[in-house]
Amino acid sequence: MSIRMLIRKQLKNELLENVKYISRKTIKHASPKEIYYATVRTIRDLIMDQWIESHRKYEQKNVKHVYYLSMEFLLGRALSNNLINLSIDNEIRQIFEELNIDYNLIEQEEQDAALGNGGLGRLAACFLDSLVTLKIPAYGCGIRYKYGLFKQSIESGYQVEYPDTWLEDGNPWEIKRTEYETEVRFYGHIEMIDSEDPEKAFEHKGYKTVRAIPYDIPIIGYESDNINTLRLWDAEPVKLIDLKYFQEGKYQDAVSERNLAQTIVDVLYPDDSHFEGKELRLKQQYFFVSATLQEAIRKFKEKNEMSKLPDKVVFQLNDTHPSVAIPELMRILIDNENLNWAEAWEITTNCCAYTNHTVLSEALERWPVDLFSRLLPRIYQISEEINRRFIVELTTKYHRSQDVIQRLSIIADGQIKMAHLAIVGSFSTNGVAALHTDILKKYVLHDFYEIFPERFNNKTNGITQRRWLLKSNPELAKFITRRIGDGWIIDLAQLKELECYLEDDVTLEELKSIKQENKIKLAKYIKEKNNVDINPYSIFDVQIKRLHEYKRQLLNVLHILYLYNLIKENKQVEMVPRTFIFGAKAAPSYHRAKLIIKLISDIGSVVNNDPDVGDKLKVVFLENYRVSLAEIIFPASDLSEQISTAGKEASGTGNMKFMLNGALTIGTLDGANVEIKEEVGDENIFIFGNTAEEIEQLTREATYNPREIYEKNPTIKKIMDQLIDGTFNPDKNLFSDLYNSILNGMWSRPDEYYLFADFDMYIQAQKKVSETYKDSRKWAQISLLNIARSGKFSSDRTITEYAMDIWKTVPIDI
Ligand code: 26Q
Repeated sequence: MSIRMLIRKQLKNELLENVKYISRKTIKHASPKEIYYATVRTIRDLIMDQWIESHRKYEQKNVKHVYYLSMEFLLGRALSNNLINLSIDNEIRQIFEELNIDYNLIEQEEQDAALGNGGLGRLAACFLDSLVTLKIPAYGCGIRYKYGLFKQSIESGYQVEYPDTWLEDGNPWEIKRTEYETEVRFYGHIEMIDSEDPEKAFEHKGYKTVRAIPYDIPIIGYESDNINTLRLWDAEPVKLIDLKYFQEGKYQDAVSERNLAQTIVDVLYPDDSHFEGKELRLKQQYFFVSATLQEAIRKFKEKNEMSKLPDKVVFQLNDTHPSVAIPELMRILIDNENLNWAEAWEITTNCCAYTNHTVLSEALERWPVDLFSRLLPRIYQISEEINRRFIVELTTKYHRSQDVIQRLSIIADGQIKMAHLAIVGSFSTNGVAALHTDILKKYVLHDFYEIFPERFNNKTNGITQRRWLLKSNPELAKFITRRIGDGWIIDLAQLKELECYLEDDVTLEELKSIKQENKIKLAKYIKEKNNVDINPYSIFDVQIKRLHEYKRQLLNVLHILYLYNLIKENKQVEMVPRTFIFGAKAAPSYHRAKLIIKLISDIGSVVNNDPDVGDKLKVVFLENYRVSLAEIIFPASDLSEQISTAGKEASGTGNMKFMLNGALTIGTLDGANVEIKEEVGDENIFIFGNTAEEIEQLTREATYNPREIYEKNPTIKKIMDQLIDGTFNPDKNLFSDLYNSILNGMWSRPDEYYLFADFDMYIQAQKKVSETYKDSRKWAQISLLNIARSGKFSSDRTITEYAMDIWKTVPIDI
């Protein structure tokens, strides 16, 4: 018997046993969900030795570890991905065939792990996959939210949110590690104590305690024996009731610690690129950071002396959300490990590194001092001291003016600026695309760049090809492997070798038919979910990402209405048929974003049912956009909409997923689009619009006048008027906020995101798209070229750069 057959036989036996012992059933009587749970248990058992061995090796060799600290890990489903990475997907599929069970139904039983909002959270998930595949010892560290990102349902065109109960039936991947429990302290006050050393003269008293309990999830690499760990912290109360208070009749106080613990990990904040100073959010941040750091130091101390910490540990901060790590590490080193300030500061600033993900000022974290100091009195005190010393340095060492000092101060105007804390307290600050890093250096963080130029660096984002091609687009993956072998799975740059097929008609035809099949699958999904018949031969024009004004879903809408009006003005008009597909969640309190969803839905209702339109134009809003839905949409897309106002999108990563799946990009020179353009060349991407510099100038000079454009441009005027004349909803007032935000400005400048400034250029670029699509051979060539040139955008490349430039970590073979 071959080894593969043996593995299959053994796996099958264990699966049947697991079904029996978990569900008290034979597989014939088990539900798909029960079979799903038994399958995961089988896989978990299979990898357990390897998982243990990985950590034993890492520890035995006493190697440097990365701790990737993130409030978000947007993992999606794990089963199929893990099977592929373990190279047993074929075996499992065969086993299910033998049992007459549809594997796809089992796969779909897994709920997406949606512990993230969007780009930042998904980036963390791609990084985990690359880290383990590259054999880098690393922990992902975060929160085990009871409820992940809300489920979105579209009801009468409106977004309605429902809780995501992903843990309801338990998470079969995780293991509770009670033995690594730690305590995290909140509130209370600081007392002066008698001490020789003024730096150690403080004690935290009267605090409330929460127990932090870790749950470990295995992160399985592609054909590597390494298995890393994602450690998510749960909160439990120390005691259910405090008898001391209870017996005094103080019932509120008697349960306050329990209440604190029970709310901390309840729910992921659904805001994407918008800061709200909620106390519970700060509790979450400190909770998981403190637990992570305490545990990391405890483990480190088993083998090392404290001064060596930077040689063995690096904390990468995913945005400022975990930036309390800096004062928390200072606290541990000073209060628990008895180091003095200078020693502790040297260690801390050499252990922490910070990644910035946004330039939007409304997204920057600034905590009110009174809230911060009440919740975290010792952390606040340390932050004040960090700031005091920084300001002394600015004055004496850098000779900065009062003006500059005021701007750079970590604490000012009653607020703590977390980005400032993160830059001052770390050895590295990186942006996530070349343009983004340039903007940080030139504008947003310019003053800091002048003081610490050596700290600033760029790490252009990437995505994992294992999930976003190998797993989600198996036919395209096979097509590639047949031509260039399977080396691309761990070395995406090899896709370049596809370029020798650019003139090969057989290849181009096959590429077309793979896309066509994927489009037909998506069309079926849309028929099922939205009951809309779409033309599978139309251009699938797709914008999938969080809903935000700066991402300009409204610019896409303006183009749709432009086309709609063309048809209405001349029913015989020649047009390359298009299907516009949207997927987006709006933050529940972001009313304007939710109104844009309603507008897109209502436009769909009118356009899709207008007999004049036929199948020239369809508009579809897919509800509950999430990782597992994205895996169906990217492979079926022709056109990738990346149309943010230049300078606003730090990188984008969806743009890379489209490219890898052979979609062509229409986009502004923003984020990583700039680098995509550099890779494919001007002729193979549809770039339009004002550059970041030009937008900056328009803003600085304040000469931009959208009202004037509206008055002078009848095409724009007509579209805008349709928003408020009942064309798409009998309630003429419904969309007036959108109309006004563009033409009159409400609490901000009119057309803040420069829709009209880019409108004409966008329409021209879209015309070019349609012209190009008519030549299907040409389109397939550009598509193939985009795939071939997407190698740079692997997260393997990104992680290799982090490891070499920032972390100084090396691969460890198990
Ligand atoms: C902060 C404080 C309080 C509540 C919420 C938040 C919060 C939460 C999430 C602030 C920002 C985020 C998410 C930001 C984000 O996803 N940024 C994206 O990061 C991607 C990965 O680098 C980039 O590709 C995107 O361009 C960027 O928008």
